[in-house]
Amino acid sequence: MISPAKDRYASRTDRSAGIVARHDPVVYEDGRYADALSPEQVQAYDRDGFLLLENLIPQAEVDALIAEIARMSRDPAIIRREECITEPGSNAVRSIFMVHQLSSLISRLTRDPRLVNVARQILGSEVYIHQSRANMKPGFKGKEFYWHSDFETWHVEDGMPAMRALSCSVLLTDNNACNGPLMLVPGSHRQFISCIGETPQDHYKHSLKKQEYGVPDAISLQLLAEQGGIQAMTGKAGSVVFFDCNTMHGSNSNISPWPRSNVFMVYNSMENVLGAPKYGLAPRPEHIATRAGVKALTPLDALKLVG
Ligand code: 6CS
Ligand code: FE
Repeated sequence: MISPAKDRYASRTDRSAGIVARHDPVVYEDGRYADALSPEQVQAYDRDGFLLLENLIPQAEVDALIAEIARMSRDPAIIRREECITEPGSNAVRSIFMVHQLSSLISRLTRDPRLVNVARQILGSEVYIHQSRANMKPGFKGKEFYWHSDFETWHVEDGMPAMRALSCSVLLTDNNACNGPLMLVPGSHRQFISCIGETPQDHYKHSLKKQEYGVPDAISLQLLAEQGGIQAMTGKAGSVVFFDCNTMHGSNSNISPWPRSNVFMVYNSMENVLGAPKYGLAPRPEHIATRAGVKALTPLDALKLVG
């Protein structure tokens, strides 16, 4: 087990908060491993820590995905599973995890060349799904996801060694200024915020509803926001946001009547498979962090997802 002193991304120890420079590349193999993105797009991702591709998935394919997610969120057999997380204070479905295993349509989505080849290009290797989830953020009831770095959680609680993973968020509904769009801090991916507070056992049972550990302190957040600003990722359904595992992000509660539903797929490099969680924590369940099912994804030939 690596001691906190030797862990370059130590967090949630007895130390106070801190900011650590990123040691890892953002784009691996100079972006030459695959050719899904143009050099300008790769450069923008490297600079900002995210990239929005507007209207990438046609509406007919989005409609099929929405129908699939709606079917799953109404299926009692799925609702009672541990993969299904409800909103704090209501029975509204907040997230369904491991959707790539629960749905063959989403499984195909993970291998869609328009998506997986972007991940292979940025991560400079073959990739697998570390985690997938559908976030519903229903109208009126969808609560916030407070500011956090995914990598901080995946490094401490899942033993992810390096910053060589990214999230791909497929917008299933229009994400507008009013329904709690994903907010990202440009440039924040280059600084690791070490968080205060020791992680309780089985933290995920609470954090997926409302995260209270691995939450950056206000001073560090203010510094990142003053350096890079905050960008709301608004876009039409069918748009796709790729963001680095360490890009600071969050989203507000949705008090509009309109759902803000997205499917998130986390691509991790085959060179970055999980090790032991930090500080003696027990590994999180397979539906949150893939350990047993690590297998490089083969991109689909056909570009169409359905039919
Ligand atoms: O703990 C996790 O893995 C999840 N928590 C958040 C807030 N974002 C990443 C991931 O879905
Ligand atoms: Fe997150």
